[in-house]
Amino acid sequence: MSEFIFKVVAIGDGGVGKTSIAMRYAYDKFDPKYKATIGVSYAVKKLFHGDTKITLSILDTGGQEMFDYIRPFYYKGASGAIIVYDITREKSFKNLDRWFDNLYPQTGEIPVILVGNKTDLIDERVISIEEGTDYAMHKGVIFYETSAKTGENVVDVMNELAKVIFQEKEKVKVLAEKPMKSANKEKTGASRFKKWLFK
Ligand code: G3D
Ligand code: MG
Repeated sequence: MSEFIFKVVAIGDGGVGKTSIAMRYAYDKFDPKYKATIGVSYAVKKLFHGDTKITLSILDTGGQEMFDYIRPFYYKGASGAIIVYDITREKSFKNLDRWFDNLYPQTGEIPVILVGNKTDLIDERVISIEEGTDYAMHKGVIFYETSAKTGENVVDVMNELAKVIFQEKEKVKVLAEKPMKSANKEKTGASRFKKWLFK
């Protein structure tokens, strides 16, 4: 059985629910009294994709402006990301471009899922599903809406991210193995040729 550990970062404005999503996913609980994350917090979850064991290590970055200068260190080595906004707070949606612009220069084009959180606050919604979907399509990323409070879609989002990261890595592996395979073939061919020579 193969085993992978993927580092995943949760980014987006402060207060959108990054810590709550990570805690709901890893420990299936929602605590309304999380203190604003100072610096970084970790959540770890193990899952299976077929017979492959995947450990997701979720880094939940502070999100506060004052941490801009240390944020690049958190991004280093990230295999995937969720970029989260709050469907009840327009500013967190307007700031998404900034989060995308922050991420890619540090990580390259890693798999990203856009997450509109807090769907349980039905009456406070200001960003529609259509707006979220359009933005995600424009960025070429997958889109989900979640509620860390009720747990809606949280497991689905994170499992999907793990799956996409795994599939991307497999693609890279297949591409990397191809030249080796042809090199092996050549070698086999050469040794056959040698055998034939000394027969
Ligand atoms: P952050 O890590 O992105 O900064 P937090 O966000 O996870 O700390 O959440 C910020 C606030 O939003 C918290 O409330 C938290 O309880 C709340 N929250 C997070 N996710 C949801 C959700 O899905 N639904 C609702 N209704 N609230 C959510 P406080 O009161 O501590 O500010
Ligand atoms: Mg937090």
